[in-house]
Amino acid sequence: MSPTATQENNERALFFKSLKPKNVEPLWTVMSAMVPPKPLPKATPTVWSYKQLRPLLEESGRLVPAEESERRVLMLINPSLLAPQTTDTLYAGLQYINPGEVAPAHRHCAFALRFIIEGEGGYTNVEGCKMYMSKGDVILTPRWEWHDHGKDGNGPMIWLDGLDLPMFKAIPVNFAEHYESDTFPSKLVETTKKYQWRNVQEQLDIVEGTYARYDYCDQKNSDLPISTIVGAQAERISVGAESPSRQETTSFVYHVYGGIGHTVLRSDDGKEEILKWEDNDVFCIPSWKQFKHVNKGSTTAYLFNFSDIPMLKSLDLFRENKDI
Ligand code: 1HN
Repeated sequence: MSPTATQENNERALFFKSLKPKNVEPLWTVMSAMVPPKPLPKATPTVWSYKQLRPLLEESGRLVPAEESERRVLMLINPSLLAPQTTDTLYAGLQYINPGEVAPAHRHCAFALRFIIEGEGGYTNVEGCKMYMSKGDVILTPRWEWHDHGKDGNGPMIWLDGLDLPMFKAIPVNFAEHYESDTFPSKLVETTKKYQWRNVQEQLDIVEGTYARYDYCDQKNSDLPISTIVGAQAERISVGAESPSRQETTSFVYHVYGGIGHTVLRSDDGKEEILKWEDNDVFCIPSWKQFKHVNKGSTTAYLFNFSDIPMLKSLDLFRENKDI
């Protein structure tokens, strides 16, 4: 190296060193990582096996008193991320409640939905509406609405919680308030916050063909999604059939209402990854993965998903590859 080149390098090194103390950093060394040629989610496609998690939930129900846990939940945390991330943008957990227990009333800025997996006699009170829950029902807990859960009858109740918690890492404005007593005064009344599975399945089953998709929407205004960040869909796949392929900027958390099958993820270089699933499993699909579901069982497969589609669409960040 010529003396001038060495001198230049030394000068550069000194220049770089001088930046940090002034709270500045060069953009040009990191720019390509900030504007990559395709979305780069950090989440890894993952399956949470219900068969494996059910005994752990039961253990939590035996070992952890309701009074000690505001919510008895096993969080489904992505192996490539930290709690509360199931995907880069979404949180999912499995909640377990025993007969006679109460999950006390609170409200928070985060939005929540629940998809009921098993049990009868469980209910959620949302802002004065008492809703009994059955397998497959979806219950919404809109932002800042009081909610508590309870359980009548025999046996536990288990459901999937879906929240937009990871978004509050970037926008740290989530906070909560606890109600003065365990339960918020509630009545069994007509409500638009519950979606009965039998109505959703009926909508899926009237569609002709081997695949159908149902979009959950606001039941007071069907032009609106269920929340500003989180959306939800249900899908039907007939025996031996597969879903259309999708590749979107969307993050998905899937739940298997019923059926046996797998999801094929295809990367740009043609490599395939298979996520096998069966009844009640949960799995996630990070942003920009190309994927399709295949029914490998002997009964119709029904899948539920929640996603960040409403947020992406309202921020004009929703993109899809239509050439697949
Ligand atoms: C929450 O309020 C519930 O109400 C469940 O059942 C899970 C995870 C984080 C923050 C609030 C519920 C939650 C949650």
